[in-house]
Amino acid sequence: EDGYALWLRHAPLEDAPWLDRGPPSIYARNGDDPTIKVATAELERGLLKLGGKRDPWGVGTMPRSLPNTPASFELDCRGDGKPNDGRFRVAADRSNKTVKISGPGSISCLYGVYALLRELSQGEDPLAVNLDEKPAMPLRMLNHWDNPDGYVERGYSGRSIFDWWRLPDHLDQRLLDYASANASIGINGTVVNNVNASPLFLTDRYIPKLKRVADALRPYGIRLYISARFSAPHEIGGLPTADPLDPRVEAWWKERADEIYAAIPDFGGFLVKANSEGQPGPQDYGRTHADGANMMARAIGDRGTVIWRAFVYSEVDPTDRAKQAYAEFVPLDGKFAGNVIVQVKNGAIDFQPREPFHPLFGAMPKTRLMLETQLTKEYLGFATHLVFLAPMWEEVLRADTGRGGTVADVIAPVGMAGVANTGSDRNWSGSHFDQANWYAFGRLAWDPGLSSEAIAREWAAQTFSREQPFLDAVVPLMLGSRQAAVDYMTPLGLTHQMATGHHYGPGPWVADLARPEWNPMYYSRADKEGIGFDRTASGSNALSQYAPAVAAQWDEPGKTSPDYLLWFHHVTWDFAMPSGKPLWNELVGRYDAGVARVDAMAQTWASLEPYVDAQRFTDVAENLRIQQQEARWWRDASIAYWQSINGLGLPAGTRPPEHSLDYYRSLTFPEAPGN
Ligand code: BDP
Repeated sequence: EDGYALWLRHAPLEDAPWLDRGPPSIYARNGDDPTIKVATAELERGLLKLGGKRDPWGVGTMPRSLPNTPASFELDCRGDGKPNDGRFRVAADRSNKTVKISGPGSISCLYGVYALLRELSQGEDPLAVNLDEKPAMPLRMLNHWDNPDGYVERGYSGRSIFDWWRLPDHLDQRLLDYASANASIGINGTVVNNVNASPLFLTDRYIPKLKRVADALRPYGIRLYISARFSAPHEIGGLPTADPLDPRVEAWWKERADEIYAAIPDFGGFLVKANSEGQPGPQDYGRTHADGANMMARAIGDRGTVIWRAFVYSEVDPTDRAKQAYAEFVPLDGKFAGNVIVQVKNGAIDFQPREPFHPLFGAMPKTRLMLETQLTKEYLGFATHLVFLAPMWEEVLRADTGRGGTVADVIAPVGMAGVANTGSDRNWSGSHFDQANWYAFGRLAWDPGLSSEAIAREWAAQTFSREQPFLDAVVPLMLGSRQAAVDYMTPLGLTHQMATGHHYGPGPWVADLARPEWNPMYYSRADKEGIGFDRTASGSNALSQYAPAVAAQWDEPGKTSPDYLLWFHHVTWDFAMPSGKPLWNELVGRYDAGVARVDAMAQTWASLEPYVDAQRFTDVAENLRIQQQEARWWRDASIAYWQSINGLGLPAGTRPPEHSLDYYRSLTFPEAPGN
């Protein structure tokens, strides 16, 4: 077992009398529909694997349409006028021992099959399955940060799965397996290239390549999008400018869109990173984000969507990077075209281990807002550290914006994007447990009401073992892993303490980078007296960007949850925490708690050896050993640095850092991915 099968392993069921009666038959209406074909094949494949050990099933092909078999499955998804949005029903009829999967379009049957297999894989009796579901939001998409040469920005799982070099002539089987994995969790869109976009994707040469990929994804209900480089009309179009208000520029985009749509009629649209981190954008021509987005939206027309990212921070006003997206975008509320979506990261800085929800959610009622999350763990220990992200996303989705609903409510009419963690590694995600983040993203985009615990349980049962003792141990391990990372990396609301460039280990001392807001010191504001970023009225007043009721819970250090204390406040080292301890002692205690939790995770995993195949068991155990060492590294380097600033001794009984601060500062990692 190398992890390639993901959560679609469908390990043989030991105790399933319904399978002992022989392979069930599958009847499908609309059998020629490409999606129904996939659905049927997936069901057949899943059932065969679930029945794997049974004689005389063997590995042969399952006979179809055997009359009078004890159990059969019926797929009945004919367009009935309702939108083909994936809603489905799975209902068993005990009297004639049939399970019927139905819905208003072929995607319903595909999603219904995967949902049924998910239940069966967890040991459910098919005649007890009764599901009636519809997606909470229309757009559930992955964003790949993949370059044409196969390099994946912030990718920790090998090379890109998109082989532009050999496309369109060769399509890798992996792409179909990728489509199946995505469809199994309801993902219905994919942006195949990096937001730091190469204009190549807009050239004629790439259209057949994109078409081949789009054709492969289509039966799985997945639409293809590309990231578009704003300056392309100038760079590859031969125009003297990319000014969005120049009619030649709009005509160029329209012509490009026409070409793409001629090849890919269901092309999703363009994702754009503009005027951010050196990327070109409308501001280069004195125009606004809305001018830029609307021009491209006109070029696409009602055929697709322009997804415009709100991840911006300018060099001009470095007083508080957390304030900038709100400052730039809120004045544009109501100015974006109907087929523009503004995509907002979960927090106002950048995919940190913990951030309060982005203040833009709820603040642009006349704009279609979508949530952007990051599956690849750029700031959370890459693929080496075991960190299950569902609790983080659950925290954001459930946050009350104070402006008429939670973040999940705000994005429900639009959707959710996840920066993908997939690559060419055999296990797809760089580690077995990072598959859970891909899985959890899809499940939460389908239903943000699902609990992290339910998601962890169903993932672990399908991926590793459905045995109760295993699940009872591994689920809490997963659920606690995110808080562990917060504690050993950036406890109590600290943020962006990672080393420069690769963002892997600790670098709290970094203070000499060209732009102030690139420095960890900018975020910690640590000095002899205290630590933390004052974002109240006495400081940057970023707090005022939240609805008053929300801001009120964070406006005084004494009222603020310790989770966000140093995010919103600069407090003295002896500030009294709710625990009764002074801040400094609490901070040290948090680092220790993070380390201890990772130790406990490793111990728990060691006890699970009987339930897991040898290869995957060892892979995980080895990563956990690295994580144990690196949690200590984070703790020791951070504590050594804070001590150099505050001059304080360690609370009684605390282990001193293993090495000197100079030692930690001297470490360099030229081989780290993402440098
Ligand atoms: C940051 C990454 C950078 C991305 C950027 C973005 O470090 O590689 O290009 O976000 O989201 O987190 O555009």
